[in-house]
Amino acid sequence: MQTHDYQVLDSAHYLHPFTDFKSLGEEGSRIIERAEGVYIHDSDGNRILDGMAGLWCVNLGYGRDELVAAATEQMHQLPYYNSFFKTAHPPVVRLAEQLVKLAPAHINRVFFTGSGSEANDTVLRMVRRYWALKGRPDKQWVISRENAYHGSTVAGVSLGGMAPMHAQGGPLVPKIAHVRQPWWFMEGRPEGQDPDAFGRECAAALEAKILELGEENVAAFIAEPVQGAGGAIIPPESYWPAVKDVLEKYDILLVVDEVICGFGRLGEWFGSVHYDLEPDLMPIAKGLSSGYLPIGGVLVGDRVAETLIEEGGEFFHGFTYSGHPVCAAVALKNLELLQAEGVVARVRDDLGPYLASRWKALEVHPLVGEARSLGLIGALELVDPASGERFDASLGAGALCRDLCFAGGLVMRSVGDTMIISPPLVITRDEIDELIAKARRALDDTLARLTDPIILQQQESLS
Ligand code: PXG
Repeated sequence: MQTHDYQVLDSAHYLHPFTDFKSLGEEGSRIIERAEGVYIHDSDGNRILDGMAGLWCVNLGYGRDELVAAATEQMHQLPYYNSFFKTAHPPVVRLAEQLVKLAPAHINRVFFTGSGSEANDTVLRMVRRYWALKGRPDKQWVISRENAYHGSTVAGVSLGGMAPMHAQGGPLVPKIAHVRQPWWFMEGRPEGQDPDAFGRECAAALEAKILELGEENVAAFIAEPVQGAGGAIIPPESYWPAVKDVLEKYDILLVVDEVICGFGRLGEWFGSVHYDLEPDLMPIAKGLSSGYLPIGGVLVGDRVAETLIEEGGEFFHGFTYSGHPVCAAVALKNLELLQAEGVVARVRDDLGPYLASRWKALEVHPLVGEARSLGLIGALELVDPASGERFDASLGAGALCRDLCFAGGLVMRSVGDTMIISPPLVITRDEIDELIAKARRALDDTLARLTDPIILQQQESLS
């Protein structure tokens, strides 16, 4: 079959996630056939540097035979068995042990799920259950942040703060509120204010929301250490310490969503370690298996775990694939390889700082209003060079830049006019250089297109 044959079948039968079905049917999908290291290959023979590690998950890179072997062996040994009804199997038990060794000291338990969304559904049920067991059944509100992404199930969407998602398929789960996110660039970086003052303001907004809802009604605050899908938003240094203070003051659980930041992305095993947080619950997924098989979970701190265990009786919650043996075996091997190869420390000590210096240099490009990164996550804010402000949204600057990146052999994602990278953690310095060179070329091409009067005229007449 050729590319076109796949595209015809694809548009006839496959409803893609997060996709305008009709326009994709007209355009045709890019068909990815294979991958190795940090490169993916499409069905037209193009080799493309995957600056997104799939969807923020292929931390060890593609083509790792050890992960394939771990899956194959486990498939032969025990392809499936569940953990309901008082059973377990070796890979899931060993994975649980390994995870709590890597997690902060107060976390000693894990509940497995099939994905990050299911992990956040589990979180919602667990925090409300915890407070009910504590004799505080009114503590039900969960506070999240505007523009947060916590998944696509009904609880995931409700916890998330994405307005376009909220607008479809409602009503949402009740008693979830959202407060402003610490996105300094979007605030316009007002003159006279420094980012740390802004970070404290965002924490104060959380406190105000708690007081508005009544502290006796608030169960938990959920947030990512660095917001991923929302736009790779790295909070000011003052933000997390101030948030911690607020939560302690009112006895509210902290849920740190580690689905993207976990397993080395920020140069530590968990984003919570980077920011010195002590979460009560940590949803995980993605990098747990480097995306080779679907697996997620919730790391549960002692405070919540002991209450559920000692006072809870049966917790009526779980999935057919909770702790699936093959997924668990692959995750276990993935953690072993990340450790044996010193991947996480290399992100912290070498690759992260190297990327930071090369990435920051893109800020001199006329199209870039801000370049920021932490570990191996980075963002570029696109602005109109004439004004230094955002382009009119109808121009689709970010989507254009993303398409030009693809055409130039680089996957870089766009969230509005924010360009994002999150490459495999095994990327080399040379490959980072290649990523930067391709990004710069795409920025040049985007600028040329956006400022070419003939093209602009065509776009205007089309709209
Ligand atoms: N929490 C966070 C922080 C995530 O990034 C989820 C939960 C949900 O995980 P699952 O495994 O159910 O997808 C995610 C997922 C994007 C994009 O466009 C990001 C995610 C998923 C799909 C698209 O950046 N993150």
